[in-house]
Amino acid sequence: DAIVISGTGLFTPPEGITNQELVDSFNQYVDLFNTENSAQIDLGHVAALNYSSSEFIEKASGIKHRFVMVKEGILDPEVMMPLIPERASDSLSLQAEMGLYAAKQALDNAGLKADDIDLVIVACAYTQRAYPAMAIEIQQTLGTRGYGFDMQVACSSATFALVTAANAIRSGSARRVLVINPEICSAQVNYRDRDSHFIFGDVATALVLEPAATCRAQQAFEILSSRCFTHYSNNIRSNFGFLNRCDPATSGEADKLFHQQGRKVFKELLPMIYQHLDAQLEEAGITPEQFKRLWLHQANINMNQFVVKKLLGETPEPLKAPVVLDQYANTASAGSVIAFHKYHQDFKPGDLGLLSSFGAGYSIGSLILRAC
Ligand code: CO8
Repeated sequence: DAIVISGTGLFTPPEGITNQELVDSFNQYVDLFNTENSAQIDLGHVAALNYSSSEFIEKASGIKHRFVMVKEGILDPEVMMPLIPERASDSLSLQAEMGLYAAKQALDNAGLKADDIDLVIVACAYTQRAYPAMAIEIQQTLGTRGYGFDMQVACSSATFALVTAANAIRSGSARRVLVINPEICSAQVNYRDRDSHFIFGDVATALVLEPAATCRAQQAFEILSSRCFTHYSNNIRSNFGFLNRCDPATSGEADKLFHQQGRKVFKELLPMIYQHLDAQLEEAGITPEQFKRLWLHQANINMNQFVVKKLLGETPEPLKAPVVLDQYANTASAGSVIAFHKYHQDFKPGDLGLLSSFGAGYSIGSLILRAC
C-alpha cells in the first residue's frame, strides 16, 4: 500500500528582480516620501523613512534575487506593485496558467497523461479568487478526471496537501493526485515596507502522487512518514479578505498585505520545528544522520542553518540542505518543493530525505521520503 511521489514540475516566471534593483526603487520612494512629508517630519508628527540596503537583505535572509510574473509597476516608486491586467472570465486565469506549466512537467516526469489523474489539489498561500476553484479550472483545461479543490495553509500548503493527497489515495477517493502550488506572492508584498519588501518571489510547482504499485516512473519517492502541526500566531499575518470591502475606512490599509514580526517568528518557530521533527524521527525510528538530503522551507537561510545544525550537530556541506531562496526568494509553500524538484536526481533506491515547510499559522508540515 505504499504511496509515492512519482513526478515533480517547476515553472519559473519570466521576469526577475535583483536586490539592488529593488533597493534602488525603495530608496527613491523613501526620498519622495521624506520630501513630500518634510514639514510633518520636521515637526515630529511623521517618522522619516530609512533606506533599505542589499547588504542587509542578503545577510539577514540569504536572498539575492526573485522571479515575478509581472515586473511592470513593482519598481516604479509611484506604483510599487505588479500591474496585472484582469483577464476576461472566459480566459484562462493567470494562476491556472502558471500551475498548468508545472503540472504538465510533473505528469511528464511521472510518465502519465492528464486522464490518469482523478484529483487535483491547488495548494498555495493565496488563490486569485474563492470560486470556482483554481483546481477545477486546471482540471477542465488539463483534462483530468474526478474532482478538484483548493486549500490554503500559507507556507505549509504544499506539505499539508501532500498529506491530504496521500490520504485521498488511501481512502480510495482518488487513484492518482496532482498537487499544484502556484504562488503569486508579489501581489501581496508591501513594496513600501523596508522590513518585508525583499522577502517574496513568484513560482509554481507541482507533484504527482500514486500507489507504488501503479508507478511507471524510473525514480519515485515513497512517503514513509508525514506529520502536520499548527499553532495560532499573529506574528505573520495578512488581513486581506472578502470582508475588506465592508469597511471602506480600513480597506486600503497596509495590514491587508503581508506583514510580520520577523524576529519573533524566528525565535518562536524554531523550537517548534525542532520538537516537531524530533518527535517524527523518533516515531519513524530514523536518525537525522540517515538523511541524504533535507529539502527545507525557503524563508531564511539563517533559519535553515539553525534547523540543520540542531538536527545534525554540524554545519553541513551545501548539498545536504540545498538553498534555492538565493535566486527564488521566499515562494511561500513552493520553496521546499523547488528544492526537492532540483535536487533529487542523484538519489539511489533506499536513500532517505526530509521535505519540510514552516511558516504562517504557525504551521509545520514534514514528510520523510525514501527513494525507490
Ligand atoms: N535594509 C536595511 N536595514 C533594514 C531593513 C532593510 N531592508 N529591514 C530592516 N532593517 C533594519 C531594522 O530596522 C533593524 O534596525 P534596528 O536594529 O535599528 O531596529 C535591523 O535592520 C535588524 O532588523 P531585524 O531585527 O528585523 O532583522 P532580522 O535579522 O531579524 O532579519 C528577517 C529580518 C529577514 C525578516 C528575519 O527576521 C526572518 O527572516 N525571520 C523569519 C521570518 C519567517 O520565516 N517568516 C516566514 C514568513 S513566510 C510565510 O509564512 C508565508 C506567508 C504567506 C505568503 C505570503 C506571500 C506574500
